[in-house]
Amino acid sequence: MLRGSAGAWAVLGPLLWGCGLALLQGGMLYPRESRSRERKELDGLWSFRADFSDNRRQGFEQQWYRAPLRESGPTLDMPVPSSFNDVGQDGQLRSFVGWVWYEREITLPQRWAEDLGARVVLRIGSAHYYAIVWVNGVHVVEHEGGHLPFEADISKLVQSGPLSSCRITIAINNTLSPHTLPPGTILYKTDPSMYPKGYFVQNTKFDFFNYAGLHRSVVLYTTPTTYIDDITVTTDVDQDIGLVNYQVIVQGSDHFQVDVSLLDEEGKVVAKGAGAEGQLQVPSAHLWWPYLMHEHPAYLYSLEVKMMAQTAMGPVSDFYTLPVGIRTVAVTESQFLINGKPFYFRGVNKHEDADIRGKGFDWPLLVKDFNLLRWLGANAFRTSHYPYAEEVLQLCDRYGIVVIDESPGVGIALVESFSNVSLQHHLEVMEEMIRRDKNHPAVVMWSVANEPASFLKPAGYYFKTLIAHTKALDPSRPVTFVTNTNYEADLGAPYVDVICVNSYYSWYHDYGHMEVIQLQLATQFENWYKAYQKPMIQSEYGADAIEGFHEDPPLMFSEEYQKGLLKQYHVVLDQKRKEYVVGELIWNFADFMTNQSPVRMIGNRKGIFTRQRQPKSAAFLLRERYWKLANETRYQRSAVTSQCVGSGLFTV
Ligand code: GCB
Repeated sequence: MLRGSAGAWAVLGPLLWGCGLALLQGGMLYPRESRSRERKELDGLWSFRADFSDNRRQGFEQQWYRAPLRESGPTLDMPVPSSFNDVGQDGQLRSFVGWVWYEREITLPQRWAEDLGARVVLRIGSAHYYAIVWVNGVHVVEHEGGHLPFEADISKLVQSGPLSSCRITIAINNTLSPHTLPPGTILYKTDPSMYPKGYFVQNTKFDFFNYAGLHRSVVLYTTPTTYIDDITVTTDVDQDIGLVNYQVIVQGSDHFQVDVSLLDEEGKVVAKGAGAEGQLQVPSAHLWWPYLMHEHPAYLYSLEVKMMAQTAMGPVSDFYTLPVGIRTVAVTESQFLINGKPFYFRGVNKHEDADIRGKGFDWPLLVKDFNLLRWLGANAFRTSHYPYAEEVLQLCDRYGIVVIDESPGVGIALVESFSNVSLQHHLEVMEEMIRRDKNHPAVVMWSVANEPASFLKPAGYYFKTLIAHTKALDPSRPVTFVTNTNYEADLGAPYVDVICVNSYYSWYHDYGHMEVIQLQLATQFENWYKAYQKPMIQSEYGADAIEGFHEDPPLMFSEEYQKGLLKQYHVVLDQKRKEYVVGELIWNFADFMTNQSPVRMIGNRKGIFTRQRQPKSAAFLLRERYWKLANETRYQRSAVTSQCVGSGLFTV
């Protein structure tokens, strides 16, 4: 079994055929049901209380976790998953900073409580930002950082008494510090003539509202006590043979057997393997292709993993099925290759953001977003500026939408945020993120940060270390961070595989002067390319537009200005994509909530869709462009013929 240290990796690394993820401790497989696993979702109404006490610590002083929350004071009904900020009518709760308390009492199936061969796991998909969890008043786990899951084995607790009831209490604190990701600061305002005693505000250097709460599902699931803890898959292609390298980590016993089968979409077994690690060969493999790059994009095989063990309680089996896409990713001096073919990112930047629920996961919203992406002809997005829900990546795998998976390293602007304490946390976040997302074929590149102050002196060491660590965790994918620093001053750029640049010509300067965009953008690309000879992505560009505001000639904030600005960018992108520009990601897919400020009119309005997902004029412009670009790529004719029926954009 390979669950080891960096030292073990150095010895065993070459045996792992590129399964370079063995450094990670413990798995974080998505909780799927199988013959050996059950799952119970705890979505719905939870009891809730914000701790408005001056020091925000009353909940700990009075030990609110010891008894049902209703016994220590009034509670509110709070939906999960959802941010807590926008569901109520209380302005103080909307902007609350500090500890909030969630609680849910549930009854477990009796067999979960009685079967000592069952391992019961509590899994929290995302709790922003710091979370402490108790079950029946007993502390079970703590976790730092929203956006990534964490779990606790609670078998002993639920199997110890005669009751199969279980009270889950989760305290969550949304306070950010210079060392959190994203960073933030608390500023005490001490002028007694202006502010009451103890008055403070939380400042951040990122441009989205710091929504908080239980943003994703909380689930309970079972496994046998000897169980499949983790699976790592990497793929390669040799002629027409697909190579699937797998590694299975088992916990609970040293005496086990692992069998794997790879099934195609018809359910036919195409390859089998035995042992905890190995390579499967798939002759005439169907490769995983991005949307509109092939007649049959996003082909997914299923890797069925079966583990059998002998334990003191007798034989035990565990089953887990993982979707697998066979594809390769590579980067040259001027190209981004998927399956050896040049890939051009035509896409968007997104946010997890919507009315009322804030950053709470929502299936209808997710499906609508994917329908809009496909309507646009987009083939990619960046998870700006944090890892999105696992279900999002599952749909990307399914539809062939390529992902640049970004960490919550956004707004790293203070010198303290480049300290070793911050760096250590950032390294751990990359481990958690890669552990969770490593098996998604849709994920083709990691982004470790967005717009850090990469001109500051410590940034060189910081990014060198962070990117080297990310590559050690996953040698199979390129790594980047997204910059807005001048090419000559950027100390992190030497370490990235792809240069991703954000720029807002004719928006944050030269207001209203769209005529300067072409010159400024061409200069941007040329300078960077001359300095680095690496492929480039225009990772953000855009303009705010209030839907229904029209001005011709175009004025800022009108739909015409947004469209006009994008068109100017497109002229240069069309020149440079023939050379070394490998993608364009509009800022933003949809309008989203931000902190209140005189430059934000109920949020950031750079969406090409409104927050309610209705198109502005720019959406139609991009749609025309993306389908045209799709049509130009080598595999396109047949793909567009079959997939664009009804779009009205193409003659076949
Ligand atoms: C950026 C940031 C993004 C902002 C955007 C804007 O450069 O990366 O988070 O929302 O600009 O609209 O200002």
